Amino acid sequence: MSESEVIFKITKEHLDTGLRGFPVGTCPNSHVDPMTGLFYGGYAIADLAEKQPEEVIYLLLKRELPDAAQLSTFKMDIIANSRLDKGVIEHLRTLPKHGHPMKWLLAALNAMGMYEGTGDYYKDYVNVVAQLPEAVAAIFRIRSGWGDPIPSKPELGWIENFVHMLGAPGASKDLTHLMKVFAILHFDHGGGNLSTFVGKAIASGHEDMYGSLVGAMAALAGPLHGMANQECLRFLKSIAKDIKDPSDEKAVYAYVENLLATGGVLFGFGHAVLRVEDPRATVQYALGEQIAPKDPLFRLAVTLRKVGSEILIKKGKAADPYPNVDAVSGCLMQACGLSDENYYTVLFGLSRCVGIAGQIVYERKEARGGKGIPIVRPSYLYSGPKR
Ligand code: AMX
Repeated sequence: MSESEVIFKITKEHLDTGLRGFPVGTCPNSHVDPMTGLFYGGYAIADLAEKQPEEVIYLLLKRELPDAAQLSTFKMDIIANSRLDKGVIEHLRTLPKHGHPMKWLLAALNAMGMYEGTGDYYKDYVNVVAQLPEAVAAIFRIRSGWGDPIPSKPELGWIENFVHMLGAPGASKDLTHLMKVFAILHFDHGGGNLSTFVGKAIASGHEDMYGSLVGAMAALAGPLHGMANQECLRFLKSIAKDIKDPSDEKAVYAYVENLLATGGVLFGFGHAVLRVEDPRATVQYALGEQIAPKDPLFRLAVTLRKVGSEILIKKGKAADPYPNVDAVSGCLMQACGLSDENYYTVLFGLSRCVGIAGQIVYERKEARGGKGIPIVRPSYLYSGPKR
């Protein structure tokens, strides 16, 4: 492509549409293709889902999978920087329990910035990646009243240590496996999703890593963005109240037809970019057959996978009539012992901060030959009164 080639022509119809699909930059870390789904550094997400999270974190930062020596050095770097300042935990203890866990995540990141921020995007990247599992585990334990935070053992591994620090009552033996796959599937999602774009825009004004991630996570907290995952589980639970046999396709079909006829939304279906079943959903359906094959809510999600798509295709309105990443994650979390859906967006945030922080490192330290992307400043056409 030559530098002056027109790649997107903006017309009046494009205004006030939320920048939907406008190319505004380049992103080497990850991308989403409407037909083939999500890729990290050129690798399809389905081929990465069972790797070690640290390998995939490295891939997103360096755009290459690490060899054994590189992985070992990277893990040691994370372990060496994993101590969270006690002041962050003390700050969390002062927060109101009725505040949503995402508000707690914003508070934790803000406090981490004040205690740990160095002002260097790369050093702060390493610190955030290394310390966020401890902060998120402390959010669960303090806010849920599970007890004092459990001391970190970073040598266990990034997710293994997180699950150890969670100490979730009723956690099943499969929680670590589920959380590893969940983390990898949610690390990154191209350059233009709302939270990533917001985080990079804030960093373009040279706000530090922590402040940029606070803004990014506030964006993720919206119900149209990251918080959709908690709504999807509530949706499955509400269907389960009315339908006794989760494999009864006829009953589920009638339920969904009625729901859509009365203006309802089929949660867990549809996507702004994808036009096929989200490969992240495909991975989770397969994982569910391994770790929760008899779980009634998982069985209901499997019935919906077929029936929901059939009905949305028949209606012909949804551009993507297929399951998205949120269709199954909640019922798997619940089957593995994490039953309070209010925390699901925080788990998404723990993972997505890794990808956003990696993209911020790229935009601030590598893009444009190391000069960085200039401050973000789109234009709005004046549409007010003329004097
Ligand atoms: N159930 C019912 N109707 C749906 C639908 C669904 N799952 N998905 C799309 N539609 C409807 C839209 O409401 C719209 O109707 P309208 O023309 O009357 O306004 C029409 O189909 C066209 O919409 P679209 O272009 O296909 O979708 P979009 O890009 O505007 O929105 C999304 C995408 C995900 C918000 C939408 O599909 C939706 O609301 N899905 C259900 C909620 C959900 O699962 N959210 C999680 C998204 C995953 C994620 O990104 N975290």
